[in-house]
Amino acid sequence: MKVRRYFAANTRSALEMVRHEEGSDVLILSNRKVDGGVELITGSGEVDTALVNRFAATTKTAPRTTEPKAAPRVEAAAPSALDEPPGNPEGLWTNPQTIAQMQRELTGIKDLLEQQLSGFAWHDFRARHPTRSRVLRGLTQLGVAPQLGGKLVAEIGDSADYDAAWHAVMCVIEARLRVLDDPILRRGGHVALCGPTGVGKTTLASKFAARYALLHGAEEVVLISTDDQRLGAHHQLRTFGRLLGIQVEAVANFEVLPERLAEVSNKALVIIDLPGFAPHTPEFRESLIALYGLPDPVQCYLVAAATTDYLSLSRLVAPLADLNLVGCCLTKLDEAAVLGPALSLLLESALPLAYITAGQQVPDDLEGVSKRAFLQRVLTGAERRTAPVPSAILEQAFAR
Ligand SMILES: Nc1nc2c(ncn2[C@@H]2O[C@H](COP(=O)(O)OP(=O)(O)OP(=O)(O)O)[C@@H](O)[C@H]2O)c(=O)[nH]1
Ligand SMILES: [Mg+2]
Repeated sequence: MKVRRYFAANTRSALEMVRHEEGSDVLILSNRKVDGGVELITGSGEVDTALVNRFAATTKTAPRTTEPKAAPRVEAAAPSALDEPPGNPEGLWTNPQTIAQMQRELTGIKDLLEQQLSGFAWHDFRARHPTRSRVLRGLTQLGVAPQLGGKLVAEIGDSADYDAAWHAVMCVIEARLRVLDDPILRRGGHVALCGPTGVGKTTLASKFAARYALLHGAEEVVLISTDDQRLGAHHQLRTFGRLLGIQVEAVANFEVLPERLAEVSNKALVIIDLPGFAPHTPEFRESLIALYGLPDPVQCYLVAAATTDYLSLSRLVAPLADLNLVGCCLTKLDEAAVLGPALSLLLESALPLAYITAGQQVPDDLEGVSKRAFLQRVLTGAERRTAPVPSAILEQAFAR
């Protein structure tokens, strides 16, 4: 639709001008008194119903100063009060709803473009580096995050030999992976276990306590339960302590913790079992900050379940990045189909892996880690997972 503006001393003259210029096949979109006369906005040509409706919606509230007068065979005016300069009908786009709609559409177009670009990049990469793209596919099959996989294969050279390329990428992973050599059972100290709910913190604390008691004597160990969130949490540890002759203390809040720690300062290993909190909640962070404020240094370990998906794992470490966690203990390896998500967490966060558990039995199911043994476990996932990885996942390796 072509939109034009007419100005005349009065409505009659303005309508005469319209008829003279555009004939009778024209729509009067608005008329209003302006300084020195009357202004008419007309539309001719194909009617854009959406545009006219939007005029109507945006202008309903503004009162008209002059009623439209129909010239012979000039069609009745649509509701109107377009206050934008008529030379700029696009002034419609200053409407907040229109802007929001445009933003949504632009974001959609941007997403689509990015998706297409990463698709092109993946297909180009596959054509130019067939072996490396196979390695990337293999890593993704293990559950390694595609973007991390892309970075890892970028570090290996081109080779026609798939086995050599796979070996090369494993060397890159091995060099990046950090592990700790049995720090808690060998050195003791004040240790706190933090992590989301249900990952196995209390079970792990019991395993450490029982193992340490077996190695160095039950009188050398104290378990402190700070979990007042869950009904019976203290009771669970007390029963366990009674069975093994290990001292168990329960504290209702973090304020009394320094006092309790001072009382047990002669013990070789003090394990603080923290309540489970969702990692993005302030409680999670505050509980750790409270520990860092203690007079005796506490070594905090993140406990994460290997069954957790990659996105949830990465959400775990982000809020803790500045809190100097000593390392990570991975639980539930026995239940995880693939270990790639946990491996991705370790490589991306640079948190050293300290212990793994693959079962519920106290104290048996607890292992120290060596890089080789852990990577071997990661690789056994490849045998379990046979379904091909869809291209859409591999394309994520090239997303910006
Ligand atoms: N399969 C398997 N189960 C485990 C492992 N470690 C812990 N569990 C089980 O996971 C469940 C939760 O363990 P808890 O130790 O209570 O977990 P938590 O992190 O203390 O839980 P909250 O205190 O509620 O946050 C229990 O049934 C444990 O037996 C493991 O390595 N493998
Ligand atoms: Mg617990």
